[in-house]
Amino acid sequence: MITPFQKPIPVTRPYLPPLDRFRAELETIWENAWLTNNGPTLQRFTTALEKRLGTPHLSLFANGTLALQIALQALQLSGEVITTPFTFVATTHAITQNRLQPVFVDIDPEFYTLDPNRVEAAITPRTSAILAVHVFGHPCRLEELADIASRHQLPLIYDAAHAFGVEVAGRPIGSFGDLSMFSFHATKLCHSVEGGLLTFADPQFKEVFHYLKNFGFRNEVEVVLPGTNAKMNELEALMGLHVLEQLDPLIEERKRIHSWYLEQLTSVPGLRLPPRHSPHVRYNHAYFPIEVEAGSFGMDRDELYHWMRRHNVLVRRYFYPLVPELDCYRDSTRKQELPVSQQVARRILNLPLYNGLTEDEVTRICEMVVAGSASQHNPRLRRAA
Ligand code: T4K
Repeated sequence: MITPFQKPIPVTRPYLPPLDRFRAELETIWENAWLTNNGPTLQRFTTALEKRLGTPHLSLFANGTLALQIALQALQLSGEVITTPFTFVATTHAITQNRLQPVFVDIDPEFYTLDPNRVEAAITPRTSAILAVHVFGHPCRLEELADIASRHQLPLIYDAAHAFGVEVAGRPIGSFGDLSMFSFHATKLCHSVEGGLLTFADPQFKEVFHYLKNFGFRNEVEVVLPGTNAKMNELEALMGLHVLEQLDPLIEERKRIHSWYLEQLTSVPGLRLPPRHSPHVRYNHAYFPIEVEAGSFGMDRDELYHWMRRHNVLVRRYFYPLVPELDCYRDSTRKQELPVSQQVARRILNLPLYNGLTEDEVTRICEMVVAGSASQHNPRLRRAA
């Protein structure tokens, strides 16, 4: 008998640091009465990130969306940007906000990241950059994309919103490509309530980003670039510092949760579990995406989605609908063939994964999934679904 959870289980939940320690540092902010505009806490957070990532080439922002938008602005692109349809809509918004045209290219069916072969085939004289996404923290096919970008002399930008803490062959994921954006939104493993980070290869960007996120001011009377307001404030920086401090234990805990899911769902027919792991990658275990193959599972993805939600498990369909199928992009973009993305968007479902999710809760969630599958053969359960 499957009983609903009494309290909803969200798809994610932010980690919150111990309040006492946080409060003690808030007092310093109160005493200084310095709340934003490159304050001392932001500088501490910047230094902590430089240490963690082993590079001074980084810049903090108010959120990931503005960070990405500013990254594209700094590159002074024109024409088209090759990108993925299987992403959060902010990736595409950052392109169109810069008056650039997104060209959607299909994804790799295994890792959900841009398919490099299709990227190469989509390049035209109007192409000015490649913007790829490390979907659910899985690294893109880095070498192939780097090779294409260098042969065609195109900047390679990564939306690494999901990938903070990921390392490939011992290198932080942000050290690949020309620029990477990380989101520090509350729903992310490493968060600052709202926040974003750019890491970049070219040290000259540091000054450009400094201007672009603060209206372009060089000093009180000089404005050198048409910037915006995209600054992270002191309270956000303080949260970021406290969460960053705990990053490794947080990843370890998520790794355990991930393994509980794998143990219990591996042999369920019709479920595709998250992409296989490479021994060269240190993952951050930020998400647990599954694909539902209706024929062999017994329910389609949407039936399972409603079944879980009725039992108070607030699973999410990241990323459905695909970006080119959203109202604001449906008519405006060059039509591409996107069969893999369309299939994945129809089948994908994100199960809850966050720090604090217990083994008992994971077991109940898995039992619910299995019961969903069994309901096809059980008329009573079928009616309930
Ligand atoms: N690129 C990619 C690939 C991205 O995934 C994102 C953001 C971006 C760019 C842009 O970065 P930011 O500008 O956001 O820094 C959420 C997040 O708002 C968004 O940051 C994230 N991706 C996206 C994948 O997920 P929603 O609309 O699903 O959020 P929401 O409010 O429904 O929250 C999801 C669940 O999280 C809730 O059911 C409960 C839990 N939650 C949420 C919040 C905000 C909490 O427990 N506490 C909270 O404070 O977009």
